[in-house]
Amino acid sequence: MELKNKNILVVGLAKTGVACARYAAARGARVTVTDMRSETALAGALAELAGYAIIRELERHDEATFLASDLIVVSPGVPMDLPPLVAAQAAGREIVSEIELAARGIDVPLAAITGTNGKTTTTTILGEIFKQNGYHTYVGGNIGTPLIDLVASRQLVDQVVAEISSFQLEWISTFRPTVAALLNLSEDHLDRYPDYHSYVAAKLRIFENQTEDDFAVVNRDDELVWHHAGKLSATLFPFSRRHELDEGIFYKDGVITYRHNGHEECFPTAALRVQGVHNLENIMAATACALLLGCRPDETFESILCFEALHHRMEFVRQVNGVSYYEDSKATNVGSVEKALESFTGITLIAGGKDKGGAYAPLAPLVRERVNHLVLIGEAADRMEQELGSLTMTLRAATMEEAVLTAARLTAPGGTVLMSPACSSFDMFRDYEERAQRFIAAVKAL
Ligand code: UMA
Ligand code: ADP
Repeated sequence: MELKNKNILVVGLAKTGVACARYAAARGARVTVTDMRSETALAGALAELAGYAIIRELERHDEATFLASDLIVVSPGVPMDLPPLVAAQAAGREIVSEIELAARGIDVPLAAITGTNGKTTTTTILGEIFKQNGYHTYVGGNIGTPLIDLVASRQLVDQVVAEISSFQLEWISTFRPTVAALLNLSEDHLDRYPDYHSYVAAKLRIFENQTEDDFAVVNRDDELVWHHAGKLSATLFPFSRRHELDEGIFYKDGVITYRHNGHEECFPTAALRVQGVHNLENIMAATACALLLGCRPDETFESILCFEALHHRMEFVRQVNGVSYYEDSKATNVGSVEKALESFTGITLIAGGKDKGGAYAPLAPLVRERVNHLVLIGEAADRMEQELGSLTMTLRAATMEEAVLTAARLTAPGGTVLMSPACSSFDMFRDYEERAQRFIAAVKAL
């Protein structure tokens, strides 16, 4: 895409904004960056732009600047209903997300992974499989490395794997993955979307430019995913833990079987290092994407055998007085907590944090069956207590340290203390990693 001498406005100046501003400036565009934060707060980002001739509009978003732009690049964290964006769209200005801008410069196969949960894990597994198969591979997107960095660097790669969030899909127009995977759908980000339907609609946009030459890898066992799969233009390639499939990939009796165009590959799962049925789903989705994009079965199997769970996703911390402590700080919605609760019994659950607006009640059956004590922290504690508090013994804690001490006091030997919050962390911590570190430190101090 020709950017030379164009007026480009970059909205939001964190990781995405910095990468896009540098990319556009290096291609001769006249770049303006705008962010609601102050110069002091943005010092780090601004330092990364030193040496580039870039205009700054900080602590405000000027509608006039939006209207005067040829192209507006929106960071994922900026909501679609931001008034100057709405005005610019009405005035016919072109508005894109960073993945749209990047995809226009990518001419190798693109595997895009979305879903409410398991994106980072599946993206990582797929990247590892490609590398094991000898492909030069770029892994990026919501996982933390903007895709535009690949295009900016002019690196030559064979495969691109992108973790894609609903936010990034909001401003696409031509983004077309060769293989797109939708892992699952459940309530999340209802602090950003007016309702669940809008969140799901944003996620489904990953398929909107695909044709029958492309593949949609979809979860056959997720009712809502499967319902929407029926309407897609791409060639469907389902994965399942419950159904044997003639075309697709499925798990049955300790074996993952891949069937495509009358050809079959089998992968026994006994020696896998990752735990949990959800990781079986992630492995099936990644394996399907890999084999559909030309990977060899032997190298693929070797790679999935070596894969170990990522940090902060149902990670074992230590055992104290016969009680096992697990840290699942990345579980920021109800869907991910369900998988954690399904994995243990005799649980003391530490949950709560910043409320994203979804219902907690779907956890009720598992809480009733498996949670002996519920220790609540953070802003969401009131609502969680209303929805789940009558089902089990429920207490409050003001800090993570207090929550861990309370959990340790309550849990009998043989039990499990699980920190799986169902909320984001920003009310009490910098991010989910800091929340994890505080839990780990408190457990180590016991
Ligand atoms: N801002 C404004 N005006 C607004 C709103 C925000 O100026 O109205 C500014 C903020 O002041 C801030 C900037 O926009 O300076 C924030 O931009 P951003 O939130 O998009 O941050 P990035 O660092 O660019 O990170 C984004 C993704 N963030 C979000 O989607 C919230 C990162 O995903 C992603 O790794 C990165 O791009 C690279 O692609 C993070 C995430 O939390 C991990 N994602 C969500 C999730 O996984 O649940 C979707
Ligand atoms: P995402 O990038 O979509 O947030 P992660 O791989 O980072 O996904 O995992 C986030 C949380 O979801 C963790 O608590 C993890 O244990 C859980 N999880 C991982 N894969 C799945 C899955 N397929 N279904 C449900 N939960 C999952």
